[in-house]
Amino acid sequence: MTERTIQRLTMAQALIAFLKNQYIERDGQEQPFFAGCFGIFGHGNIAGIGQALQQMPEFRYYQGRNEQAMVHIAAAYAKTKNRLQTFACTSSVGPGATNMVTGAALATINRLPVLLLPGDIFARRNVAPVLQQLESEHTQDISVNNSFEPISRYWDRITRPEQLLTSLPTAMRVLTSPSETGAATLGLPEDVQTEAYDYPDAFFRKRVWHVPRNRPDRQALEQAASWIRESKRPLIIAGGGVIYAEATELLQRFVEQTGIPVGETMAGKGSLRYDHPLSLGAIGATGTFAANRLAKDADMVIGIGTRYSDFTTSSKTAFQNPSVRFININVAAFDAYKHLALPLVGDAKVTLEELLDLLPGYSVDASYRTQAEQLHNEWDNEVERIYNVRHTPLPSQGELIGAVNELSEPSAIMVCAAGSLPGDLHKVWRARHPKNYHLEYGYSCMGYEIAGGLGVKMAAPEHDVYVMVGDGSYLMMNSEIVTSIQERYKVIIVLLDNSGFKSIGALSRSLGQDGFGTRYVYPQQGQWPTDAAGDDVQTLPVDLAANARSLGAHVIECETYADFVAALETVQTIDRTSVIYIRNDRYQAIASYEGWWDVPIAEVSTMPSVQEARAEWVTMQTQERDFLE
Ligand SMILES: Cc1ncc(C[n+]2csc(CCOP(=O)(O)OP(=O)(O)O)c2C)c(N)n1
Ligand SMILES: [Mg+2]
Repeated sequence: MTERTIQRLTMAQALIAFLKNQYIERDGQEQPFFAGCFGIFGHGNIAGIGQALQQMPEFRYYQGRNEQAMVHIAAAYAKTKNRLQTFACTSSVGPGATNMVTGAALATINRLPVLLLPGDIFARRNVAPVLQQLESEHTQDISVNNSFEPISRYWDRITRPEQLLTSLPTAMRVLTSPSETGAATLGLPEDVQTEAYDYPDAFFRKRVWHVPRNRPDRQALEQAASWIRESKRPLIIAGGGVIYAEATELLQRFVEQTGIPVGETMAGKGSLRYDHPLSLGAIGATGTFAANRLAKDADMVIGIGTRYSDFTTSSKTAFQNPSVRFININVAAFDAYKHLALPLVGDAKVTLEELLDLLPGYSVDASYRTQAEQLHNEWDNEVERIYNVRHTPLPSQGELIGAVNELSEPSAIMVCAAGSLPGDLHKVWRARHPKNYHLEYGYSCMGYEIAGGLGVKMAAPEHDVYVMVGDGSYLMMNSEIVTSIQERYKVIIVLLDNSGFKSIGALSRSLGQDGFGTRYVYPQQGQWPTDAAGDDVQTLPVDLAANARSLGAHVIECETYADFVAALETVQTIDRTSVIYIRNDRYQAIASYEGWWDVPIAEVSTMPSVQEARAEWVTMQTQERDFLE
């Protein structure tokens, strides 16, 4: 028997000592799983986790400005690293903890690993209610941290120091699992964080978590190959899983051998280069006519690493061929079975490899390939047209996107999340490599953009990072400009000001509601001016450029397209986070190209415009399909 050696550490010290020894390995490449810990201290974590981080500076501490933003940084970092690395995030008890709730939901929805360590109320309870404690009359075994339960893939509360011994390995299994990953949350009672325990030495040994490339069931694979051979109009939908699995080269090989064209989801854009002849670009509600036309008549849809969000399926109206069938390649059985598909539960790369081996000599009909290539070309011309609109007096968003695309290094990474930008970018951004297009569109969370951009830059410091953000998202969270200055990571922020919510304004108009509540203007006689008020409104005295300057950013203000082009060049010479500020037109929009999004409309209304919109909606809604055959 070997002697059990121990280390007497506080729970918080043991936690950090454990985290710094966790490694991950895929395809023989090994790296530490955590890049460090973001945190904002308060009484709920300063003496526990704070002390531990201070004592172990080799596990780097980063100061955030807002707990939600810290989690966004971690999620963006993890997305950039294909989920092979992330940050831990520590908060105080109460509001610091609940600020992380939005970040947790975002991470879990996007299937991105983040480890959240909110402080929690005293386990010993005698001094309750402590500052910031939510009291419950029916139980003492609850705190605000229970609100993380439904949005975490693993949730626990560490009420005794030795519970770490079983909780942390479970959290690591979830975080490093491609099919289960998301937020892992450990509530850390502030007293327990500081309590010492004799931890076994073995707990702190280097541990390497292997990420498997699971292979699908052989019978299902053979069935898939025969279905593909039978199909006349197959279409691939490439989702985020293609990129996370590093299966993009294999996808290209698969496409070239079989001639099957590809539409891309928000997370999957970049799977196939924009200029590949069989790339149809974006699919779904914000898709291109190229992808949406082929989707409509497809008899076989091969979904790879997609969770089929309503944007991808045009709210289940995208596939109208009565005999359409689905084959889904996904690490998660949950996603693989969607649309009652033939499920290929496995890693995208090895599954595509094995499937391709079963398809020797198979190729789509030449006429179908030609149709796809023609649509590709027509779409490329449409993008060119949009890039060359020169709208005055205020430029259009499409031409500004074009300028960023064309004047950024091809190796750059563009980051966005909410507003009218994601739809426009999904359509017209020309993705030149798998990481060129970073959209957080699982949660489409306003406020992700700047924090996310910092996370991307930290993960890929050798790449230029362009954050494209609207005035609404900017106002919601711009705080991490300060963190980017503090940590000397240069992020280029392109701030498009259209005095309000262009996206929801357009949505509101499409619902017959005339832009209600979406402009940044003063109320008039207690009423909200809608779009009908035109310029007859009093605008708000907000100066976003001055705001950015006050946070330490270098700011370049532009008025015209020419100013904007010049700014994109100047910004290359600036050594710190910069903001290119420009106003753009609220009404000049990129069209919808045969996609649809189900947003329900009031069934009864005193507004005729709403009644009209409702009638149109009813027609579209009947096209939603169940895929039960
Ligand atoms: C946190 C959050 N709140 C609300 C929304 C709903 N929403 C989506 S886009 C949008 C407006 C965004 O405004 P802005 O950033 O200026 O972009 P624009 O629409 O003007 O392009 C709103 C309110 C959201 N996505 N996220
Ligand atoms: Mg706006």
